[in-house]
Amino acid sequence: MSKTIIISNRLPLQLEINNNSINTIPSVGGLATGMKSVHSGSDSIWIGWSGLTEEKLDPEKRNLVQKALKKHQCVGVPLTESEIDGFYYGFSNNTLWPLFHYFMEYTEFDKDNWETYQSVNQKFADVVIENLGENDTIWVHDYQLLLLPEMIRKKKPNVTIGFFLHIPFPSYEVFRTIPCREELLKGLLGADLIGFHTYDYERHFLSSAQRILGLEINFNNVLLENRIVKVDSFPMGIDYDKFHNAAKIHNEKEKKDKTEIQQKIDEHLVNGDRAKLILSIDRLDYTKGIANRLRAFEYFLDKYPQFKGKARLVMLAVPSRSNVPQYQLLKNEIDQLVGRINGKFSEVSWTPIWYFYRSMPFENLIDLYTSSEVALLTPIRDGMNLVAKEYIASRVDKKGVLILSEMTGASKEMSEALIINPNNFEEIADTLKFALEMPEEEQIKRNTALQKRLKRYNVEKWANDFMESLETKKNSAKKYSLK
Ligand code: GDG
Repeated sequence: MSKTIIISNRLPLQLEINNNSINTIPSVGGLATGMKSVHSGSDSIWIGWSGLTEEKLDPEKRNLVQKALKKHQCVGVPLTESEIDGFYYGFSNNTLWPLFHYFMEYTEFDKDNWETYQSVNQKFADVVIENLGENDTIWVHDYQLLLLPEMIRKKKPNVTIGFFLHIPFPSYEVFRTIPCREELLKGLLGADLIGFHTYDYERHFLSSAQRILGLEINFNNVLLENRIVKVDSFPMGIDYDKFHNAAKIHNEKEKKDKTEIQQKIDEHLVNGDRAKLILSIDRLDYTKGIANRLRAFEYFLDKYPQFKGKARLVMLAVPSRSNVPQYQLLKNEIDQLVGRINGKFSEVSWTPIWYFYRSMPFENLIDLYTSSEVALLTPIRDGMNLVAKEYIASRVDKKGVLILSEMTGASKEMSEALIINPNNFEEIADTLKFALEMPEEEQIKRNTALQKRLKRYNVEKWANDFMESLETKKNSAKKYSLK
């Protein structure tokens, strides 16, 4: 029987070692949810790193981990601390992440990290080959594994491989600056189907393949000597019903059943009214435009002082990659900005910014989505941005205004949102005022259209569309013996 092999840097679960037993906690992240329809039943396995480095495991624990993973149809790729340093923190997050998000000044190219990236990708390839059966289909995810498709193909020329990139693919002028540009492109072109969130990223990739490798492009196909690679866009959706239904249940709760955070929000009145909430949620990452957002909010309060005491920014920043220096610097900058802005404007009954630096449980996320009149999402670059979609899905009464950066993949599908340039503080301030004063009928009209689309193009549809396209590719390759 043939199966699907999903591969990502991290497995969709977390492991906790307690003395001699292992606890598995399934991830609730976008990818894990998205792949539910693909990773179910007995016809799939998921290959990735378990989150525990080899140094933390003696042979007995290693055995326990393997057994625990097997129960979830997962297979671990063993990685050491120094491999995680060079491959994950180093090349993936100090080179590829900033470059692909146009932060060229943050992009470091370290030869040792590049070598570790190659050897770790080879480790993943070896585990895949060990687990590969006749007629299996492979789906590789994201920038940590750009070399994997070619490495697998070298050993198994006829296997069907799909690859999906969750972050932007930069324009040719930016991509060409990386020394190993040819190796990265060739790595990806080992796949049969390469998917991106948007048409722009797809065109950028095709242009790089053509100009750097001199390959012939026919519409969205790259013509290799003995194969054709299809390149296409598959905008990732969310589990719409999960957010919509959780918000419905939340809205119907009696006061006493509400979470502590929700009760505090409801009781927090300024002169008898609750200040309107402007929400932002992101990992603490320089690509997300958090510092820009704070400065723009300060500018908004200076320009429109009538909103003092009437509006408040609720900012959830989730800790991320905190051992990469740029992330530590950013954390300091944000702490200082929040302190300065709160110091400048606060009144006894009102502080302009509520800042949470932590991860919150799902039900608190729903508290924030349902309580906020406006969502202000200002990434400088973002492959998609699922928070924008989750906010709209959680607005059961269809009220609420989404302000969204034009630099996100999501803005391409969400034209009814208020689209802004994250570097234009004037525009952000004016748009905030416009959002806070928008008549309810207009909010409902915009959100009706958005919700309809998000419900239809949900994450299950995204995964199924990708798999169907890959299956079609597989069948046509067989028919015309292109491989
Ligand atoms: C990458 C790309 C692309 C956030 N805080 C909490 C929490 N979250 C959840 C959100 C959302 C997810 O994390 C964040 O997704 P994003 O899409 O906004 O951003 P990245 O993490 O950067 O993801 C991005 C994505 O991959 C998918 O391809 O859209 O462009 O950068 O689902 O709800 N969840 C909980 N507590 C939190 O505090 N439970």
